[in-house]
Amino acid sequence: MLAVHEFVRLVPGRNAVAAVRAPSHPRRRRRAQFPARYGALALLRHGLSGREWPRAWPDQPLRKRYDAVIIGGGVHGLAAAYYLAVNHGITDVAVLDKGYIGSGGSGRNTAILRSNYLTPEGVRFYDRSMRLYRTLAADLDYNVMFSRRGHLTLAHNDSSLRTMRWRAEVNQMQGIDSEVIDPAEIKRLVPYLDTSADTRYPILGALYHPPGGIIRHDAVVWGYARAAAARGAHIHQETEVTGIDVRDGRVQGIRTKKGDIATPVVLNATAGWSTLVAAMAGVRLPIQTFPLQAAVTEPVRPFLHAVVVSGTLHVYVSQTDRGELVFGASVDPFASYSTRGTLEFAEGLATHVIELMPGLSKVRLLRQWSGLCDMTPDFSPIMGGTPVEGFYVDVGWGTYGFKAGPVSGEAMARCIADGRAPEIIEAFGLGRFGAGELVGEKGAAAVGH
Ligand code: PYC
Repeated sequence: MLAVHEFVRLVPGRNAVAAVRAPSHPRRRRRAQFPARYGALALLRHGLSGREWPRAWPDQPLRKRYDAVIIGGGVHGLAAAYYLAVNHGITDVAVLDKGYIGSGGSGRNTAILRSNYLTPEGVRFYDRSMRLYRTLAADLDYNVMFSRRGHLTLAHNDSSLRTMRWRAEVNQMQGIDSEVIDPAEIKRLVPYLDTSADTRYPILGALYHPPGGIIRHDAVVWGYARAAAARGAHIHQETEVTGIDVRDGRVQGIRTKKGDIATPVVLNATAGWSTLVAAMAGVRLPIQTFPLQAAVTEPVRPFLHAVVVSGTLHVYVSQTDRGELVFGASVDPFASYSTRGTLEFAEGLATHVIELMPGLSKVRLLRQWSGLCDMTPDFSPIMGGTPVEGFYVDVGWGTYGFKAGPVSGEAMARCIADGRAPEIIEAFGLGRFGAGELVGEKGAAAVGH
């Protein structure tokens, strides 16, 4: 097994994809073949006729060979399949998921979008994702319910206020709308917040990021799946990968519970299981996996327009269009693959939420859940090639993977097509850990960890 320190920089071009250079099928941009469209007229026609909608994408037989196989049917894997087809004409692609699509991190996050990061590399990267998200409904011909809300990261002490100012400077240098605001302005934006001075952690200011917002996360997954499938990608659910065959330092194929597939290209786009999948190819990743819990309340009348985050209180909250309050916290304190909710989390969450917004004391929790977060040492992802030719990774997404889905899919598709990491993800290569060139984003993670 190759350890991270055994290589420092991938040689550009070494990971080029033979299959993509000499595809088994002619490379051409396929027109989208949607089984149905969901415009106003189609909705009306279907409503009146009472007919069944056709399935949004067909089940396909598992082929014995694909030009590329993507492991992980979440937003990252499906977006990669979509951009491979749309931007590079590579359509002989399978996306495999051991469960159903979106059943991992993509269906378990709190759907917050923002780009107010701390490093120039991070800000540029997440800003590209925000831009793609803004036009995604039109691009995919699917309503993903993007809702621009404004995003507030509260500072409860001098050191976090200093970090907010630092982030605001970096953000503005990159052209991102982001500034530090005072408690009076915070109160104007979120009247229900307790901004008084006599709380346990008084609010001293906030980083305000007007473009931030929320989106319907499962719609994003379905939209990418439908659009990728309409251009030829095969989506295989309940198809667990059990092995990756590597010979002479090159990927040869993969084994699944439903049969073997020959392929020269494998993209590991899993969250939670990324180290286990990478180990199948003999690649070690500097990642530890922790559960992250979240919860949703019963619906209440709309009162909270902005997304509010408090690192000190380990909590973030937004209100959906249906009126539910969606809450999250920091990751559980122990590495684990458990996806169970705990009473301890619900109690801690309630305490902190009521400190922030005392008026919520009577609102009832509806349900809670947990997802798996692959944490890297610097709180940035790991993207690009690996020491195994043809084996690519898009992993290490910690608590920030969903917002990066579109840009990651776009960048990984380019990486696979060109055989080298595009500029926008160069800083996130696996080799940075050996080279000591970390991209420290801990200060911009949503909540204290
Ligand atoms: O990074 O914005 C974020 C985030 C929100 C919830 C978890 N992470």
